[in-house]
Amino acid sequence: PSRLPGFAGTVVRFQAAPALGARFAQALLEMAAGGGTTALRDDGLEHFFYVLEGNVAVTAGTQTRVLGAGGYAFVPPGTAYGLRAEGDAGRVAWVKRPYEALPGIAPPAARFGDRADVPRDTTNRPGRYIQFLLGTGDLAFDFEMNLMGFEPGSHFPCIETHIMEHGLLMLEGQGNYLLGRDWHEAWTGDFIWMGPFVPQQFYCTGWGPAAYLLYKNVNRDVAF
Ligand code: UGY
Ligand code: MN
Repeated sequence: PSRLPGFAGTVVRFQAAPALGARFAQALLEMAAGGGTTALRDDGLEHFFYVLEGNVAVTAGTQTRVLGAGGYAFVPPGTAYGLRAEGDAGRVAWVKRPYEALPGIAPPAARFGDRADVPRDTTNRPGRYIQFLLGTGDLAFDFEMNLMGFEPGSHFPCIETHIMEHGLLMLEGQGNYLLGRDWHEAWTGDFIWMGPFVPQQFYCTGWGPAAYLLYKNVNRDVAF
């Protein structure tokens, strides 16, 4: 557990960071009732918050929303943000990274949403679905946050590998994850960082559906 300046009543557990080789950071925020940021912060980064538990007031610039479990917020680069656990304790998944600007394309605006309101795309996905929490194919975004869902026994059609990296947080259920050549059992609450080009595959096991929250960098050329 880490404690950070600018937060009160909040334990931060970093799960991925540049120190690991990742080009983003992901952390779990565990906030006591009333805990969160002590003032609005602007670190120049872009941020994504996903509420796992509790009711959390999230501020992005001039807008504040109280989000329950499944609620999420995107904070554009250079925008002040704040968090506060209302009433009870709250748990939040936090992704942050420097924004890669493109000439002629403005960064996306702040956005709030809820998992329950995002359509489940099941096209060519037997027993599976994907929810694009921030949409897909919009060049203004340099990352996607997607929810991947699986019925027991379902799996990807092949082992995949790609230049994009992932931060994966198991939200529910369980399954077996292939990373490189090794299978790992993944349970609710587990976190996986997948570096670029790591071969990956998932099989949903157990008696109930599984779902995970997935960070993926997209829409940008390679850097030399
Ligand atoms: O979108 C993806 O890259 C996804 N299929 N990868 C994954 O879930 N490991
Ligand atoms: Mn992938």
